[in-house]
Amino acid sequence: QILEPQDQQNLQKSYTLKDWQGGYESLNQEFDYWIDDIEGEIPPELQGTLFRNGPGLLDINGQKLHHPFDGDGMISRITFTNSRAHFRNRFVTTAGYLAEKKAGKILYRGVFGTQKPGGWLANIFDFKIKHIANTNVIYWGKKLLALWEASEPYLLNPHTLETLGNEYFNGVLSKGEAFSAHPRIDANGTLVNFAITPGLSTTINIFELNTDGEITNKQNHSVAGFCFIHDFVITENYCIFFQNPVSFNPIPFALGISSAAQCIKVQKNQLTKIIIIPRQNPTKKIKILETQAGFIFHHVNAFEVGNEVIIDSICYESLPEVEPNSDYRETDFDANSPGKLWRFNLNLQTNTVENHLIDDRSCEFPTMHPHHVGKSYRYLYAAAAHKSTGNAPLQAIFKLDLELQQRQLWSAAPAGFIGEPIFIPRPNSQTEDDGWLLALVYDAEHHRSDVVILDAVNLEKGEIAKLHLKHHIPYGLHGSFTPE
Ligand code: 3ON
Ligand code: FE
Repeated sequence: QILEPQDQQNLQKSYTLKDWQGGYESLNQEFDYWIDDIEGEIPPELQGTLFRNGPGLLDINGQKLHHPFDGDGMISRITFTNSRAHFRNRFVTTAGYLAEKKAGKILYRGVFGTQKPGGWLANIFDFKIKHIANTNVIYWGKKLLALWEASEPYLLNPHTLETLGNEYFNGVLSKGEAFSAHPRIDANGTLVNFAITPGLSTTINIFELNTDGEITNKQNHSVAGFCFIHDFVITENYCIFFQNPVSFNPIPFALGISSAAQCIKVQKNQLTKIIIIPRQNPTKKIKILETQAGFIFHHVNAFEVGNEVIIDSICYESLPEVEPNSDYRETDFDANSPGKLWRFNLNLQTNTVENHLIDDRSCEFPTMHPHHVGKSYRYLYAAAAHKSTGNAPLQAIFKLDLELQQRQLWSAAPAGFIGEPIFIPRPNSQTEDDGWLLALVYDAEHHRSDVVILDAVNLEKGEIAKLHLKHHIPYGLHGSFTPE
């Protein structure tokens, strides 16, 4: 068979596994410096701080973690002031982090497969999971909070990034109580977050926080079955959760054979339950609709139009199994199903759901204009694969104009690997895409990370500025920007 030139191009990979693997090296050092290696110019109007969280350690003194999601949280802060930028990073000093640092070995089981050394005998009936703080970081009510969905937030000094303790919001949260890593801030400036307490039936807590960082409202709901819910969406009137079709068999976990997350299996042929909870009137009953959606970690946004609720989400056909003997560094991207953008139209009158694929490109870490959360919106951005089909590492930033169905791509391939982009509106901006996209890019060629600043109106004209750090930052999870 003779291939057309474009097919040959498509068969060629945009990356090498070895380059990609470099971003999964631990960063043991904590830095504090002004960034002096800058290409281009930092826009003078861009003032504020970008906070990022993610696993900083992928090993404990040489003992490899089984999965990056088990890595200790490390916060990076990049502060922009008058076209200069300052970098600082620091680990969240959770009790587990300190204990393992002191011992120089793995002392705890992780949710995603990390086991104590010594095989199943060393892990059997140990239900103590290491509490980490690696998923998100938000600055809210003058508090900097590191978030991980299975326990309470850690409070950090926003300047020094020193860990100050746990945050319980004046006792509204109890010790060990969960507070998810995916809060949403609505158009009125209320922060809405949730927490999952799983079991044979699952409790979903919903919190509302005012701008002073106080919890002003907490409601809880019980739903049937086990839940693994990482993210949610809000609209003006609803909080909406997608209950992924999964089963949970805790026996291998109890017997020390595998971790909690490895006991979760996606049930490909089962439907997803969409749990719709009214925000304002808790006496109004919750509604549950069903649809085929595969597995969802992240949603982009949701909004109401008449009797309809529209939700955009990233769906996976299946989840890569993190087998106990596998190595995530050897991921065969072609063998895993990519995350893709889907739109769900829920009709609350007829209680029906329609869905369609928005784009075939593999993408993750979606973002959008913060003032459009829960409201109709036109532009979305996401980290994406370089190529328009198939599964591959995230190397590009993708912009989608949902109104005109137009697409733009900025790519860091072949040696660049990208994390979550964040959209920052330009001060006094008039249009929805008038602003910047900020992202960390791991540059495998120099084994260091760059902070890139893109013009969100036009990604394809290339980066406005590229700030070279003095070191790499391991692939991260989520972060946020505060103009303060
Ligand atoms: O659902 C139950 C309740 C619960 C809260 C059981 C449970 C043990 C699974 C659980 C705990 C869940 C936790 C601790 C989840 C943590 C998730 C995490 C740290 C990260 C998730 C990241 C998701 C994505 C999609 C990342 C993608 C990254 C790339 C494509 C780039 O490498
Ligand atoms: Fe997430």
